Amino acid sequence: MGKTKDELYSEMSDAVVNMEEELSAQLSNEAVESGYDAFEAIDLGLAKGMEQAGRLFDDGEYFVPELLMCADALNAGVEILKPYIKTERQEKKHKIVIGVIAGDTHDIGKNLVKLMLSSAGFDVIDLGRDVPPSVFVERAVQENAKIIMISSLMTTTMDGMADVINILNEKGIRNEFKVAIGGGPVSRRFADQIGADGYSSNANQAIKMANELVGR
Ligand code: B12
Repeated sequence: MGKTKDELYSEMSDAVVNMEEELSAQLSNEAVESGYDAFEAIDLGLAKGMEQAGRLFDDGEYFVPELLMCADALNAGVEILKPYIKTERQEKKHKIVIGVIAGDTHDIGKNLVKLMLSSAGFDVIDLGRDVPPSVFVERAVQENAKIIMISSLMTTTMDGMADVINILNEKGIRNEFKVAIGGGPVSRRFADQIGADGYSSNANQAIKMANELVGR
């Protein structure tokens, strides 16, 4: 008998945790062939594995090399599933600029958020990682974006998010953009504290939040 969807997702998660790049790709193909939702397979399969890898790192069981191999396994699966993500069409494509704040090079979470937002029909412009606060503002103005999204995974870099909002205020253009933040050390409380408009703890909810921010 074939395996259930939950079993497959759990195997996908394990493949990421166990740094098995080929297996991750193979199981992702299996998800596609079984007709499962690609978005769901990333969210409930591959991404769960990366979260687990993060916990192993926090517990001192995994170190940087292991994490990089986990990330490779995650990406191998994501590459297979990406073309199958159902994309919603928006009548008007709202633009979002997204990036990881200066000093921070953790971009796995940002990449997942970007993928989900694109699938929800947003026009997402990726500024990459280690992005200075002023660049978020410059690019948002240039692109005429509706939302600025900032990711930070470190307590040492999260204050840069407040700087983005400060620059917007100084330039007198704070009202022209919605600002949303996320990442490991970031909380709703921190978002309120720095005057951000949105916060979400995961990529899935980021879609709902973005829709709310543009009034959809
Ligand atoms: C993977 C990882 C790495 C990888 C990064 C690979 C890459 N390309 O991203 C590597 C090995 C390179 C790395 C390096 C370092 N890391 Co590191 N890393 C992690 C780890 C284990 C997991 C992060 C991750 O990818 N999680 C999986 C993703 C899917 O989850 P996520 O990022 O949280 O994203 C989700 C949500 O947060 C949300 N989200 C994220 N961004 C956004 C943005 C918006 C707008 C929204 C709405 C939502 C949202 O949606 C995402 C999907 O659901 C964390 C520990 C942990 N448990 O988080 C440490 C951690 C972040 N690293 C840490 C550190 C210190 C470092 C290093 C300095 C070196 C070191 N000592 O290990 C370097 C520094 C690099 C730098 N200058 O940026 C610390 C930070 C401590 C702190 N000060 O806060 C942590 C917390 C580990 C620890 N406990 O010490 N790291």
